[in-house]
Amino acid sequence: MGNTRIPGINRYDAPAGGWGALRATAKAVVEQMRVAEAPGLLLRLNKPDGFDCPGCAWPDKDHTSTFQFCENGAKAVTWEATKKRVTPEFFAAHTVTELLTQSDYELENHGRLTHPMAYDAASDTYVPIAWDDAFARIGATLRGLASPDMAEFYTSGRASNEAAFLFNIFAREYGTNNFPDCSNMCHEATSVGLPQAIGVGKGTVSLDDFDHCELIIAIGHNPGTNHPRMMGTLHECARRGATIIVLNPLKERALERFADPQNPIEMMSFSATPIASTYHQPKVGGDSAALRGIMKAVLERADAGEDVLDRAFIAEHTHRFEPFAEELRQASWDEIVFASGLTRDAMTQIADAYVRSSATIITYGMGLTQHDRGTHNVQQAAALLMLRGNYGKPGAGICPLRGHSNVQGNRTVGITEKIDPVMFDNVEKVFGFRPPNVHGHDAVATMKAMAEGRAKVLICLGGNFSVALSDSDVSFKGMRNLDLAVHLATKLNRSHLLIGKDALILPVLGRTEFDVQAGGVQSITVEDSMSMVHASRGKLKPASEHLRSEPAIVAGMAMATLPESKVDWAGLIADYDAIRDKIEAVYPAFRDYNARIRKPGGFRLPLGPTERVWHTPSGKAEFITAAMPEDSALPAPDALMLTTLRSHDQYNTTIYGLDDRYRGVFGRRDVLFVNEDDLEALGVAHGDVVEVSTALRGEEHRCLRLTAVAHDIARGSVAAYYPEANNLCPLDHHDRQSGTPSYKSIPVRIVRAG
Ligand SMILES: Nc1nc2c(c(=O)[nH]1)N[C@H]1C(S)=C(S)[C@@H](COP(=O)(O)OP(=O)(O)OC[C@H]3O[C@@H](n4cnc5c(=O)[nH]c(N)nc54)[C@H](O)[C@@H]3O)O[C@H]1N2
Ligand SMILES: Nc1nc2c(c(=O)[nH]1)N[C@H]1C(S)=C(S)[C@@H](COP(=O)(O)OP(=O)(O)OC[C@H]3O[C@@H](n4cnc5c(=O)[nH]c(N)nc54)[C@H](O)[C@@H]3O)O[C@H]1N2
Ligand SMILES: [Mo]
Repeated sequence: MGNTRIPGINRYDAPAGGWGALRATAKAVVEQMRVAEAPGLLLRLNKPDGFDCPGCAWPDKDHTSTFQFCENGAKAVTWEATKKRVTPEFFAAHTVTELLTQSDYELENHGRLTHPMAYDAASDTYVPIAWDDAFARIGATLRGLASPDMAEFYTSGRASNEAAFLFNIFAREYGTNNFPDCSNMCHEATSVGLPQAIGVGKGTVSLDDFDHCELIIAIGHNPGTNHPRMMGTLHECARRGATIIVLNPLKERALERFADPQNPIEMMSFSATPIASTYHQPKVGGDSAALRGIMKAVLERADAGEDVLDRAFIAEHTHRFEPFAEELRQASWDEIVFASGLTRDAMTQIADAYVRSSATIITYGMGLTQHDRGTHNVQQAAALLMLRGNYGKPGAGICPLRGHSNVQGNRTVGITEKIDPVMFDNVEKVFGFRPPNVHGHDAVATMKAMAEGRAKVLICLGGNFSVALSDSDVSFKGMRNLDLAVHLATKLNRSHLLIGKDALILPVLGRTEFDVQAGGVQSITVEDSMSMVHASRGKLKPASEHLRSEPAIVAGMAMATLPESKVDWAGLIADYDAIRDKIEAVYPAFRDYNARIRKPGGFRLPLGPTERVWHTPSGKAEFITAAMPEDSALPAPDALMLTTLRSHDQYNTTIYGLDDRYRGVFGRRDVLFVNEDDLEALGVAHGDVVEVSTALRGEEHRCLRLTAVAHDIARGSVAAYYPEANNLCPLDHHDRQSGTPSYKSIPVRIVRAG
């Protein structure tokens, strides 16, 4: 790969994990925390009496395991438990205009927010405000809107079940279903696609299934960075001989080989375990075609008389198999090969491995969902599993890797813009009011309403909405159209600084900190990727005595906004058991909620497919066809397909550092990963600065300058970091069915910068 020396670009040849991971953890601790506190704090991660790791949503064995080492979990914790502070003095010394010139990395690295702050236009600074004055200002503004639908209630997936549920009840009693959330940008294709296919919008496997599976097909996720605790599981699966097939346009080191920092032999001998048995590199956006190819190959063997389908499962538990199979029989291999970027041979080999396995799990992440056909992609993965009855038996099922540590729980307790008649009936019974019967705004619809001046208030329960969303030009302008933005946050970010008329920053307690209310010390609860609900209790002294918990702030806003509220807000926040009682009353699946979270490990929410029960209109699992896209949806022939990625030193819009160790990038983020042959075809050299522009109809102007770097990535595909590349993705470039922005299939043109 290119011999030219480029500053900050060095091939990384070691396995993922290992000593490098230990060194990186030590560095994070030294930079952010008091060294003496860190070991004790990290030991409290994911223990029955400790707090849930804010890093990812991968479950822990019964939450009783001994300390599971995880570099990026440690970064998430030390970033929150930092000793750095953003005080009123800090704000007095920096105007908002000045702060806007700083990078996302610098903004958050100033430390934890300590006081409620309000924007003061005269001085262009944030100044302190008393909590009650902040609530009164929010209440007055919300009550003054011509319609409740001019307010938007955004949730980022770190919020607890308790906070998210109160937020749900507050906004609905106020009178709107406008619930944009980070899930709209993440697994919405799962939330929309899986219920149509298998009757539930969640994964169906538990951690135990990984002990029994024979084959894992891992599609479009990068666990070495984003689900690091999953590496322990994959490492175990690989060592006991389970087959792991990876579909990913980029060669990701942790999926190739991994040295487990908990394994003394691997550490002492500098050895590692190969993870992927075979690694296939489809082109970006090629997964649906690849999955169709695999299914076509399975069907060809079945049609030749081989016993490769679970015909009993298909007959008893599925619907529309015949038309689905017929469509695949008719599909042309040439088209599938072209659209997937894989050879027919490769797809046939995967099919062969699939029919050999009697228990298969498909795991997937953003590489499958963030496409203009994300919902179809997810449904093809679901269908592949149906062919051999891979639901409701040990070692089998579908496993979407959720993002934020409680994003799945937020959905379960009602963060959705969709009308949910069952929930609305129960809310009416429990609280005595009925939510409005109009569909609310998701993330993209919210930003459109903001950009067009139809939305005037945005309340953010965490997150960095305008930076996370596509189309930064439009999104940043949208923020500036608001009458009031309210940010419940731990750290300062760019969304706080894009001010319209008025803005408030309300500093919250983090997961790691203890939360004391009138009724004593409180626990919150979260749901992981595998539907396990458990308690989490912080252990640290709060970063400032002025912080409030998220439930308490939501209640404060509600009381100031709804003087006639039917909800006993003060009673609910005095003791969070009272909130959980209400959650249970609205969502009966939480039966005995308070009793069951007091047991170590918590409890699992019911999932139909694990019992082979299908909550679809037909009462069966549905085969849903994803025919090839129409020609008009295809990018121009000379375009390349851009995908956007997380680096190893990043948590979404939070940038911990500027390295992406496993991809060989150090101290910078302004790179474009390109296949060597594509570089040559473009007449661009490794290290050249290029201009990347969007190649969608009428979208030629969104230019970004990056340094082209030769990388092991599928031909025709290029990759850059999120959020820097977000402006290249137009707001209406999203999955038609789920609204998920197509962050991972943006057609682009590339030219050498003159
Ligand atoms: N440390 C850390 N942990 C995190 C996060 C973080 O930012 N940092 N974010 C959290 C959140 S909210 C989420 S949603 C998850 C995200 O976790 P992932 O889903 O792993 O996230 P991404 O980095 O977006 O990249 C996904 C992978 O998809 C591949 N890919 C890109 N395009 C395609 C494609 O078209 N097809 C296929 N098959 N693969 C493709 C990329 O090469 C990459 O390996 O992680 C969560 N955990
Ligand atoms: N191009 C591109 N864009 C993407 C993606 C992509 O892959 N490519 N991924 C998308 C995905 S999967 C997601 S989930 C979204 C993420 O979108 P968001 O969830 O909105 O973004 P985050 O960066 O996770 O939010 C970071 C902020 O959350 C606040 N925060 C941290 N912890 C807490 C807490 O405990 N409480 C509160 N109240 N605040 C807290 C801090 O102030 C921090 O600045 O981005 C999406 N955007
Ligand atoms: Mo996410």
